[in-house]
Amino acid sequence: MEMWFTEKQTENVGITCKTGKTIHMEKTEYQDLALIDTLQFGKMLVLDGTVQTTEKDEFIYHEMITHVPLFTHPNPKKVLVIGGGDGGTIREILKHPSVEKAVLVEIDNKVVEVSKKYLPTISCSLDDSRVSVLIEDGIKYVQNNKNEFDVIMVDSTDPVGPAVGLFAVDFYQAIYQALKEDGLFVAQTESPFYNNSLISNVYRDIQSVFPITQLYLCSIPTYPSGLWSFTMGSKKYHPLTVEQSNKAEIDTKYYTKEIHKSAFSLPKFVEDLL
Ligand code: AG3
Repeated sequence: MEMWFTEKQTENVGITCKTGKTIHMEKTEYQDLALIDTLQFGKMLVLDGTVQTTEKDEFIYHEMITHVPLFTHPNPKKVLVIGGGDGGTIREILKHPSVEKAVLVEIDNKVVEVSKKYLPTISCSLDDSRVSVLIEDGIKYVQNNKNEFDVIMVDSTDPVGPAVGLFAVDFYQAIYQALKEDGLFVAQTESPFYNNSLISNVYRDIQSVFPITQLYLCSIPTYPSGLWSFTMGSKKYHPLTVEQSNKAEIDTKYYTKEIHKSAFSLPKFVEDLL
């Protein structure tokens, strides 16, 4: 018998993958968590029915949420990740030799546990000595830390359930305060195809807090519409006028210096949302 998993991405569209084993399934304190084997994308982490990451295409998201901000900041030493319990963002952060400390604040310890057990190529850096993993509410953590971080990444789920507060102007204000005076942050901000009003609102809210606000794009096969956005808020550094020549080369599969620039070239319908 063939088995297929479908994420219902909108009321009218889904992505369907042929599956092997369901490796793990549980209801955690915060969400339904599943780890399933897919034939096309390898192991897939699913939260509340939505695809979070897969072994085969995770590099695109994790490189783009990480290297764009870290190559915009001239000397990032202390980095914070909100969410991202699978560890993919942390793995990429540690490729930057300037980084001395990376703090991951994930609300659901089960995401960390299951990723460590079944997704070793993604979670492999969570035990590094430069990393602290804290299981707590990211919003509270950000509110309680002032002037601490060079770069913050918001590696959240969709804006439903526990993640709603991560797409709010109060949170962007708290992030501003948690950053050092020349700090910057990036949030994953969903699909310009399906989440257009969310993107407009988030952009407006970030722009009301940060002097520099920029949206960039990449293609992620397993996410709704495949076209995915990130929004950067920065106090001082502009992602398109950075001097990159003095930075160490790092090993990547998607990110290049050219992609860093081209990702900010937006299709007209996306520009019109901003
Ligand atoms: N977080 C963003 C996932 C959003 C995908 N949405 C969906 N499939 N409906 C990814 C976490 C990876 N570290």
